[in-house]
Amino acid sequence: MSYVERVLSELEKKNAEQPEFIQAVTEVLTSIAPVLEKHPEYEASALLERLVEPERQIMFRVPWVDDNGKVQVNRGFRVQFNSAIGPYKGGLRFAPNVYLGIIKFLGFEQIFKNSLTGLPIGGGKGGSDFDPNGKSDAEIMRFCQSFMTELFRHIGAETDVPAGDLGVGAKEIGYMFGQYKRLKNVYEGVLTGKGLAYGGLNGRTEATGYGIVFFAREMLKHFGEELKGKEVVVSGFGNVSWGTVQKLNQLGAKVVTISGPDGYIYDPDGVTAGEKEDYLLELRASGKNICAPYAEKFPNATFYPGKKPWGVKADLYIPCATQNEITMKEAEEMVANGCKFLCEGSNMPTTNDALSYLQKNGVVVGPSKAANAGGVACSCIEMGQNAGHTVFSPDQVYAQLENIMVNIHDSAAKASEEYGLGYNLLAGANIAGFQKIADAMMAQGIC
Ligand code: 2IT
Repeated sequence: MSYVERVLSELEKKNAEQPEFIQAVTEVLTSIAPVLEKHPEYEASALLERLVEPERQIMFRVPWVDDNGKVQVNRGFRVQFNSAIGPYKGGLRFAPNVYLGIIKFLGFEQIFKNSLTGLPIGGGKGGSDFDPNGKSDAEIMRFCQSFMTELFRHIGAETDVPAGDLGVGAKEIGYMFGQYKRLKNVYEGVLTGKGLAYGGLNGRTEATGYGIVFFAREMLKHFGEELKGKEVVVSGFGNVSWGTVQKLNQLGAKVVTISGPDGYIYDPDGVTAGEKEDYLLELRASGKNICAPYAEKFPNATFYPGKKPWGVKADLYIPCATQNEITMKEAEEMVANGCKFLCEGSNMPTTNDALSYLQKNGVVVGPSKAANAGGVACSCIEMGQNAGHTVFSPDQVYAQLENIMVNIHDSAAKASEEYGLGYNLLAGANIAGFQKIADAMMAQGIC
């Protein structure tokens, strides 16, 4: 049994109830095998065994009172996964399907994503099984305050800096920031994705989506192609989709779909700049988590209930909804339609069997931990802005973001090339992200 096989088999035994976590670890470890062969000292110091075990996992009760005066109890999580290269950094996800396995998969991915940005941030993730959809503002505020009443003692600007993820936007961050400040009596950049009036970063809201499109642009460029005139299938309609659609429109591409848990929208005229782009924000703010109303508002568009958009023919596919939205079935549809480029916007949108199938069939894949790293990269810039008691302009942020995305693409491509794997961004991103973490962990001794 190879070192990787041994670690994976142990991992599966210990975490049998956490399939998403096993999936994320398997994807990374299988692709870094060539690096491990080159560095036998990693096995000798149990580097992988340490890497797959979070440094600290916090689970807590979140009691709150709903608008009817009924007491509700949710479960809160913060997994502080790896601090080898900086304070723990990563979002908070509020969604009913959140459990430890989801937070651990996201936290594990975050280690490598944050490493790829080239910035000094470790990996962490948190959240709750609280469902913000359909809740009143007052309920969301009470929940966020209760959540922070426990979380505050575990985080800090130099310790662990949470941000948003699914179900957590500027509103929730604001409520949590206010509660942190009351409890700690410290005004510090403990959360990112804040509002502009209290330390937030110009451009952070659109950063993830813009970064994804810059990454896709670099992928296409490698093959002598450009985004201009391309048809793009996008899934989701939240913050990440919104930024992605906006930048695609700016660069002359045409977005023909968006989607929600209720189905997908096909818009033959494109989800164009202006009214249509803005409507995504309205859909999000409605708190209903459905995209169907888009087709009522823009009657040229069609709503396909209960369906995913992956069967629609396009030049480029950008999933921006949630994990595992592309399985073998969708991968087969995409290949049959002649799909050439898949750039992952959401975290781990593709199952491992679908990923291998797509790659075997010549689809170029931009992996999420590289392609969507622009969000957390700008979060780190927000931390720097807060620590320096200053404010950066949108142009300063956009310029850094674009530079960071090009660097991530190039370092993934270079790592893949170095190990004789050709242009394999999936393996290259894992290798480049891992190498920095491994160097830092080796230098810091057994800890
Ligand atoms: O998945 C992600 O990278 C995020 N949700 C953003 C994390 C962050 O700390 O900005």
